[in-house]
Order: sequence, then structure tokens, then C-alpha cells
Amino acid sequence: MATSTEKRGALAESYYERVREAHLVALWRVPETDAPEPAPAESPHVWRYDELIGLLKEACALDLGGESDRRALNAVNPGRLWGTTQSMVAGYQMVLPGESAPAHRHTPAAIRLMLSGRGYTVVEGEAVFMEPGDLVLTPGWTWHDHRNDGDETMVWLDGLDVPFVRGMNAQFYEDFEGKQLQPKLVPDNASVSRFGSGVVPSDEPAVTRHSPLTKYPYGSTLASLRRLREVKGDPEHGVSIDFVHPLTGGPVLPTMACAMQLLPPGRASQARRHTSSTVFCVTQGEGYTVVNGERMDWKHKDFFVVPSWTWYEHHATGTEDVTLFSMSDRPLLEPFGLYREQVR
Ligand code: GTQ
Ligand code: FE2
Repeated sequence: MATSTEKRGALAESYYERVREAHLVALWRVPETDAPEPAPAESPHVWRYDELIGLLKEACALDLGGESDRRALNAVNPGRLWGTTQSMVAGYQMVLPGESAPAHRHTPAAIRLMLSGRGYTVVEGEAVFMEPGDLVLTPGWTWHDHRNDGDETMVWLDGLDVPFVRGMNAQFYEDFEGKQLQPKLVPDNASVSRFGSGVVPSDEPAVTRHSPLTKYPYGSTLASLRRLREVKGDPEHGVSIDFVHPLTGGPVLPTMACAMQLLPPGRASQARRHTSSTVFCVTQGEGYTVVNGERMDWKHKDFFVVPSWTWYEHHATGTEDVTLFSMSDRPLLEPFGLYREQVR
């Protein structure tokens, strides 16, 4: 009896050995294939502005960062080896007065959320001026360089879809000829003049995959949120707006959607979870987010991650309205019927 069990065990072991050698795996040994719901590897986490700024200033003092031309610290999710979520990387970038970062382009798309100082990014020949709270797009494969001609240090949040693009083996990168700044080819802020007021020029028929509007200024974002709050009669859970492609109404980038919500002090957003993962950045005020029952405190300019399929709700504390910027990978899920959302 015992011998036959032993014999069967030995045969099974030899069987699995040969299955492995044939570069196969038995479905009945991969429980993940039938996982009933997402179990993301990444964890919720907050990156604090004050702490990271200290580290960026140290990089300036030590003259580090020249290797990459861009002084950015990218957030590594505690549950991952690399990347802030499975699809996105976020982090702060610092450009000192008089500094610039040479022009280059890459297939990963990027957003910048300006946090401190002012200056500009040139995107495909258009100088796009940035002030705190402004959202600026660098769509995939567009030439971009960053310049600080002023006397204040510029700091912004970078958000890129690098983990997704690399995961699909579709990353390409190029330096601009001679690693120079690119020439300005159109008037400054040209895309804002064209598309920035809720109207579109009648003779702009070509619809690009990404929004043709390069900048979404914080002043108009905040004004829209305040108007929306008024028409909704000061709603209990605050208000939220999506940044959209002016010609399609869709997300600003094919791989990343951006939004901004406003929560008055003492108010909280509805608890929700969805299959997209999200990076939030605090553009105003202070508060905390309850993620899977745990409280994460945050204040102005901090950013944090809420992984896929994880319950969360934001609370505004303090005396000022909270505005929370968010970027998510929802556009990567929706076309395939993979986006799901629940509200408690
Ligand atoms: O500023 O162009 O954080 O290309 C990572 C890659 C920023 C940038 C990052 C980039 C940039
Ligand atoms: Fe770049």
C-alpha cells in the first residue's frame, strides 16, 4: 500500500519534472489563473514632498543626476522592484534657476503637475509655461525639454506610463540632435490659444490620439470645480472633473487619464474601488485617505498610490478646500472591458 503511494508520488514528481523541462506548467498547479479577483502586488503608500525635496537638494549639492540630464526621483512602490504601480511611474523632478534638460523623446507618455516655481517645457516646438497646479502633457514620441530661466527652483510631479510600455516591449528613446534644446516652432502656449477655452478651431480636423491641448492651467481647473460645486448645491462628497481631449471628450492621453477633485474641509469622498490604479497628488489643502481600513495622512504636494481593486476614501481636514489631482491607467482597461468600479 505505502509502496504504491510512494511509487505514484515518484511518478508524479518525474512527470512534473518533464513538464517543466518542456517549458510547460500544469493549469491545476497555477491557482492564479482562476483568481476570483485582483490581488495587486503593489501597496498603498505616501511619498512626502518635504522628505523628497531634501533628497533632491542633496542631489544638487552633490552634483549628481548629470548622468541622466534629468534630476528626478521616481517612486518605487514598496510592493514592487520598480515602478509606482504596475503601469505607471511617478516622482518629483527639480530644475534649478538657469538649468535646463536637453530635448529628447520616448514612446512612454508623460504628464507634469507643476508644484513649485515657474518655468516652461517645450513640447514639439511649443513653449508651455507652467505654474503651480498646472497640468502639462508630453504625449508619447513628442520632443520635449525643460527650462528654468527664472530665479525660483522648479519642482513638479512627473507621471509616466513606462512600466506599461516596457512591459509591452515597446519602449523607444532618442536624444534630440546634438543633445540641444529644441527650436521654438510655434508661438508660446499655442495649443492653449487654439484649444484652451472650450472651443475648437473649425479648421483643425486631424484628431490625434492624445489631447492637442498641452496645458490645463490650475486657475481654470479650480474655477470649474468651484462652479460645479455651486450648481450641485455643495454636494456631500465634493466634486470631480476629468481633464479631456477637446476633440473627443476622452482621456488626455491614450494610456493615462487625469482628473481633479475638490473636497471642502470636513467632507469625504465616497468609498470606492476600481480595477485601475491611481496616483493622487495634493494640489491644495490637507487630509487623509483610508485605504483598506488604514489611514494615510497627507498634505499639500505629497503624492500617494491607491492600487487596483482597493477600497479607499479621501477626507479633507484643515480649513482650506482640498484639491486632489489624480492620474490613472483606466484607459488601458476600458477598451477591453476590464474596467470595473464599485461604490460603497
Ligand atoms: O522629464 O522627460 O521622471 O523622460 C522620467 C523620464 C522624467 C522627463 C522622468 C523622463 C522625464
Ligand atoms: Fe522625457
